[in-house]
Amino acid sequence: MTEAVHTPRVFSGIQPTGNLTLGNYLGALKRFVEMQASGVETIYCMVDLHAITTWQDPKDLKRATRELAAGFIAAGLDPARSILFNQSQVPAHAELAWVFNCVARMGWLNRMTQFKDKAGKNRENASVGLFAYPALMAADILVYKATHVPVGDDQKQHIELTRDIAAKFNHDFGVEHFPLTEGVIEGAGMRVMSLRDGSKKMSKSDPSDMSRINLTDDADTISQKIRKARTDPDPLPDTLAGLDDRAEARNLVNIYAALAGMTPDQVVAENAGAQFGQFKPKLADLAVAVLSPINTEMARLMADPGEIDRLLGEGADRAAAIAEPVLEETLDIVGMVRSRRR
Ligand code: AQP
Repeated sequence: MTEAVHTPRVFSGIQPTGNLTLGNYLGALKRFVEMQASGVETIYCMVDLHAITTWQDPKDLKRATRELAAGFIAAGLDPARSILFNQSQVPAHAELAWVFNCVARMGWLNRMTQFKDKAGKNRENASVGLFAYPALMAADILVYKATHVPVGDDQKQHIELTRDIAAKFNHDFGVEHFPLTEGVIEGAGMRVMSLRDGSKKMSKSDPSDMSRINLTDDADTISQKIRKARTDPDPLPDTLAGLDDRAEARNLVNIYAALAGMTPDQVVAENAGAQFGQFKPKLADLAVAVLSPINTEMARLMADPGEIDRLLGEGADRAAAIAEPVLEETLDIVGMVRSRRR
């Protein structure tokens, strides 16, 4: 069977759990904005249904959803050009996820490293939702027949699973309904690591606030966190290969590169021989220059939550107009009698 040609369309999402980090910004948001400028239809979602796979205080979840929407817009996403909405407002995601729960195999989900990491030793006590999370993520993407998904490196396995689900659905029903979506995982910001431990990714849920830069941090806090970031006593080497066994140093070079729009090689060439006492203030100045305007704009937008809700509502209507026909067609393929006119 030849693969059907699907119109290019970009989808991605971020969980409204706590503060947005520099990792979310460089691995996801900044690239969402670049893709918005590419002329392809872009759909970006605050994935609140994913957030509740672990316990969320309801008040905090509402605030985090609006704050994430403010972060999207402050970073450069334009609600008139991209579709911005929160996932729970478009029920087609959850409905398609059920179909995919019946397509995905237990063995596939058992191999998901994110579940293993997040459930930890307490697997028996993890929610069923946390285990089934990747099937919902596949539904988020495929309910728009999205062809490209900009994500950080940690999501690679979930994108592969999305392709497996699409391929199995297409095969089982003898259709070419869903595209085989590509992850867009490229650039120095793909894997931003903790400022305290170069072997762990920078994460919103790390208990140490010093391990990450939040988009809500003010200039002094950003500078202080970078000054205190763990490094080693050696100066920056002449070539990138010289950072191979220096995870923390490599991380700061990567962050600099992603913020400056340079390659890590260029950063090393420009700073060869510099001590971290010189490099860190330079990095701090750059981070403040990029992040401060976002921080200020987020605060301005958060002062009017009613306007954020209005924009999200409009986005949800536009998203539903694409998702509902795809869901209807899917249910028809599966054999559900479509007895109601929708
Ligand atoms: N450290 C990171 N480096 C690069 N990209 C990252 N992303 C997250 N952390 C990094 C990317 O951000 C997008 C949204 O991620 P998510 O909201 O689904 O949550 P996550 O991946 O689980 O992010 P966190 O910060 O680690 O949240 P918690 O702590 O709640 O689990 C994705 O594209 C992701 O790749």
